[in-house]
Amino acid sequence: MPIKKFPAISDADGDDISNILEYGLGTAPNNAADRPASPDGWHRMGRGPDGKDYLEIRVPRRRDRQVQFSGEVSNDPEQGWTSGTNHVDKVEDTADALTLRDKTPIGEAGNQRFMRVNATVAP
Ligand SMILES: [Ca+2]
Ligand SMILES: [Ca+2]
Repeated sequence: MPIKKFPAISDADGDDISNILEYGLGTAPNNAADRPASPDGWHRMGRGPDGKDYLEIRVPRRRDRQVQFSGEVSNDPEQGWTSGTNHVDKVEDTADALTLRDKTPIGEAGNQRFMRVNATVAP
C-alpha cells in the first residue's frame, strides 16, 4: 500500500483537527471518529500562588510525541499576540497533559483576555 504524505496543517480525515495536532494529542489523523475532546473545553480558570485568577489552557497532549505546544496571550487579538516565559507559565507538564497559564491576572489588563496554544514540530 502506498504511503500518502499530508502537510502538518492539513486535516486529512476532515474532523477539523489538523494532522500535527492529532499527532501531538495521540489521535488518528486518518480516522475522523478518533478526535480529541473539543478544544473549547481546554480553557479554564486557574488560581495562582498569589490567590489571583488566571486564564489557563490544559492541552491533553502526549509528551512522547515530537510536537511542541506553546501558549500565546493577548488583550486584543487584532493587535497581536505575545508568547514566551515573560507572558506564559507552564504549570503542569505530565506524560499526557500540558497546562499553560497566562502571567497576567484576569481583570488587570482590561476587560478582555485571550489565550491560545500553538503547535510546532519539535526540532
Ligand atoms: Ca484531522
Ligand atoms: Ca482524527
